[in-house]
Amino acid sequence: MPQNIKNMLSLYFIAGTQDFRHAEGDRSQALLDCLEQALANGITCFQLREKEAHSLADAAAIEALARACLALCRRHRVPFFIDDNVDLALKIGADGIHVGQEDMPVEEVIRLCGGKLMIGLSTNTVEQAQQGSRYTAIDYFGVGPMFPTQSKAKPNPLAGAKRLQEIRRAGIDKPLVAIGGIKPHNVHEIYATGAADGIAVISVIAQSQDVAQTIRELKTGKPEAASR
Ligand code: TZP
Ligand code: MG
Repeated sequence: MPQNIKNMLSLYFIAGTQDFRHAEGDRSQALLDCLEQALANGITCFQLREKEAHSLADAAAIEALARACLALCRRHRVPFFIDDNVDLALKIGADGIHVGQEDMPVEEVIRLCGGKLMIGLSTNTVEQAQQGSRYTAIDYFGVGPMFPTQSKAKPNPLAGAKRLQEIRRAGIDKPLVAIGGIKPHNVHEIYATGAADGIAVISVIAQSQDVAQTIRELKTGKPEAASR
């Protein structure tokens, strides 16, 4: 699946079953229902991030969920990433793998996945982005958290929109996707930096009562206040 990475990062939805604790009934099905709506309404990338407390423990259940997500993403021609599970990503033929600083070392990820999967790396500092820039096999950096987030038990220190600019000013030219606490009311701060190629969100879509509206708001940078 050849990709323009910058376009792909425009509106990147990330989720796992732990992000559907609010849903009644089967959380895997709730995730798939939400993903289907998000795909139909214009997300440009999806990452299955089965992590944190309350995520699925059973490998077969995770694989089944990943395959179902992949099928939905394929139908909408949207790239499908898996967070921090190289074996699963290779096994099911995902489009990409995303890893953080504390996951499998990126050299190892590149050794196993280079040339086969797109590779994303989470960064929190200019130094981490500089380190990651040494590897041409890394396709993009996640940068965050931009704002406080409830979706990660132990978030890194706030990076903020300023960090995006610092990373760009340090001469790093890889595609950047901003993440962490991004909502319709604050997304303009990210767009205003001109430094991000896109935004990545979990809760604002996973918990949305109206996914189509939320996606419109994220894209335009304007909450549709009248309809709330
Ligand atoms: N990495 C940095 S912040 C974050 C991750 C996975 C969570 C983003 O979730 P939300 O709900 O959009 O704040
Ligand atoms: Mg990670």
